[in-house]
Amino acid sequence: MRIQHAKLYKVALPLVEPFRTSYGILDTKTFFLLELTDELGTVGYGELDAFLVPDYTEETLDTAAHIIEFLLLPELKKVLLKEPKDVRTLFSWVKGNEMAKAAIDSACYDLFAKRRGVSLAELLKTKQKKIPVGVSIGIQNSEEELISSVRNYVAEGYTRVKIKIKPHADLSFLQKVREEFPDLLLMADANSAYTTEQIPLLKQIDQLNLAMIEQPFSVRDFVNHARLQKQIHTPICLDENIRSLEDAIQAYELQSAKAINLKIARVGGLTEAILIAQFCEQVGMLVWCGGMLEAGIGRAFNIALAARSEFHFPGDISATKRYFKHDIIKKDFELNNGEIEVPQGLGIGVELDQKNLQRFTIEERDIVLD
Ligand code: OSB
Ligand code: MG
Repeated sequence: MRIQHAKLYKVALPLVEPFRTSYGILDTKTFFLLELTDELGTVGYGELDAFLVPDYTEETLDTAAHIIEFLLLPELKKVLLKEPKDVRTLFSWVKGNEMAKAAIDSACYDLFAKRRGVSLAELLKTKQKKIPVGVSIGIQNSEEELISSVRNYVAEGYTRVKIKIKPHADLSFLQKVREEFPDLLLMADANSAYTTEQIPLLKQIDQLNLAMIEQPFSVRDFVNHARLQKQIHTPICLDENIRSLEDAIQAYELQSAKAINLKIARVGGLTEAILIAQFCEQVGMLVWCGGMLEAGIGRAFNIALAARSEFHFPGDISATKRYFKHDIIKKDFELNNGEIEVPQGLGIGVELDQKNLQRFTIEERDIVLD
């Protein structure tokens, strides 16, 4: 397969409600849709999921789009791809820039599946036709608002609830939720907002029978996570720290975590993600599929990944309407009995809604590849 044409659409989708993390507040999901066309005219899609500012990891949407346009695509056009994992090999000399790589890697997976006449789910050897999913709830203004939000999501059928925390919106919020929902599969995500000075507080959170606590400390810190894990029973889950298989091995060897939140964008694509999932399964670390408020294309990739046999814990993969009123794909992902169906159509198995794509596109770039 040879890539002959590329196009980037910068899309801004309004969120149904603002999403607040320890980093800040987001009311619009801005991303790039990457469209790749091969020599047969087959079209594949990937989503570039980075944020507008480098507060989650180092990349931003515009730095990643730049790397895609001026560095990765010029390399890609020179080669004949034989299988999806060739993309990872081709870009292995490029340090970092995982989100940029992941967008291309994803679009190539879609293309390979379409050329072979199979669904991405089949290409990834998945068996599950439906997957149980969870919801990630942003930081709320009050404990009452948080309880009411959790209540609504539980009523909709979500089987696992993650609550974003930050200093001063943590212990009492989680305690209230735990009192109200004693048996709920509950977890907290700190997005690196704490330091070792707050270990006493984290030990109090340890009393709440959480399924895990995600990324309490800084985004490159394996050592203090390992120190904390020795002092608490609640499994630590690493998110921001894990950019590659190498990082997953490091987390395991240093005992920095017992679980990994795996995001395709954060680890540079599906090939790397699958290697990490296989490693986790092999060593007995829990692995689950995280999210970055993806639109329909990115969500389809997450669902296919989470349908693989290494995944035994509901991911941050909620129904479309939890995020958006309008999405760029024709059929919304819906929640039924706490589960989402795995698309079985050709490739990623979702169809673009051209009207919505035009409506929410704020910039379009044709990338000439010759
Ligand atoms: O830390 O997991 C995170 C969203 C944006 C950036 C980071 C994170 C998140 C989420 C949302 O928790 C997960 C989702 O897509 O529902
Ligand atoms: Mg997280």
